[in-house]
Amino acid sequence: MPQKNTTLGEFIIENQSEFKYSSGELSRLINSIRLAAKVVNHEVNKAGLVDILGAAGDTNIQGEDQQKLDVFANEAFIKTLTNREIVCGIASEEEDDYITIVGRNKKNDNKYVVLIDPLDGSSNIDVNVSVGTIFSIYRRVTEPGTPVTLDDFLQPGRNQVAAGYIIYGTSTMIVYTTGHGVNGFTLNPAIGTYYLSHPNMKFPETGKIYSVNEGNYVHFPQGIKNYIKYCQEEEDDRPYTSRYIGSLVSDFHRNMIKGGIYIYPNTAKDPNGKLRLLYECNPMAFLAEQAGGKASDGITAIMDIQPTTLHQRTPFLCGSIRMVEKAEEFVKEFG
Ligand code: AHM
Ligand code: MG
Repeated sequence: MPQKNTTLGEFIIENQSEFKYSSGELSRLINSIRLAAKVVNHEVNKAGLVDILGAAGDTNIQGEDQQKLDVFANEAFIKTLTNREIVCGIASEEEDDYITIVGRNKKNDNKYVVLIDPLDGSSNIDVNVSVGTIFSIYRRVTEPGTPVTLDDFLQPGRNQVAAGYIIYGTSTMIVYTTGHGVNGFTLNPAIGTYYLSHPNMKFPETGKIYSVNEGNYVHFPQGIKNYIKYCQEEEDDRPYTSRYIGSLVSDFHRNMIKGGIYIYPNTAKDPNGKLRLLYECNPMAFLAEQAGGKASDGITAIMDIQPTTLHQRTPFLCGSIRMVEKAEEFVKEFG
């Protein structure tokens, strides 16, 4: 059991042997994400000063152009990963197509691709609510040394070698898995070091929180409508509490600690739901399963879905195992 005061740097070195493909490459990659997260954290924390420093699109008093935070975060992660020649390709929510990374010597032998949502929940920034970064890492399937192809990115979530998120909240945390449980590290901003604060995180088997945008209720499929009614009934340990931040990372993080279910279903308007399979749902599903929870589209486990496009969407039910199973029963029965 790792010590609580272990730093993330120490933890990565100590646990390197657990990586499926033992090489320093994945450690260096996680290190780069840790670094980019600090840069983004610094910028996110300044966001409240926007009225003083100038809004996105303006030029600030130092003559610097102000960027939207999601654009800033996207560039910070891409630059860090590209400059360090640590991956062979990146796909991002902010980019239409994947990015091929060609090394300085025109040859890139790196084996990993990263898929990332650089700043999820960014509509919450203006109102000082927590946002996050979500990342997912795969071994490429094509030959190292050749340019990456779409096939390297369109892998089912089961193939992930690591995944995680950074939450820019009341404190900043990195929570990640390499397939050996889930560990959470909290940033001490005074010295810029992440410490292991949440070793071996686990979803409680069941919980009392359901998180869904109930404003869309009329558009939900019947199974989800009935499950929500079930959550609200006065019976056994119900009614449950409704908590919805509208920031996936924050809703997931709270539910993992307290026990709960997050739901973003398909609707009449959005037949595949809203959330993206590759860089939102798959990494969360990997974390959920590693933490004893469950993630599905109502029928199929999220990580078993074979992706066909980079930005494809999927309905998403995720959280404490008993709650997800119950919601699935409703989907099966009522559609
Ligand atoms: P984004 O990638 O545009 O930020 O959208 C993803 C976010 C999730 O973080 C959040 O759970 C969901 O969208 C909220 O959507 P809604 O406002 O429709 O409830
Ligand atoms: Mg997003």
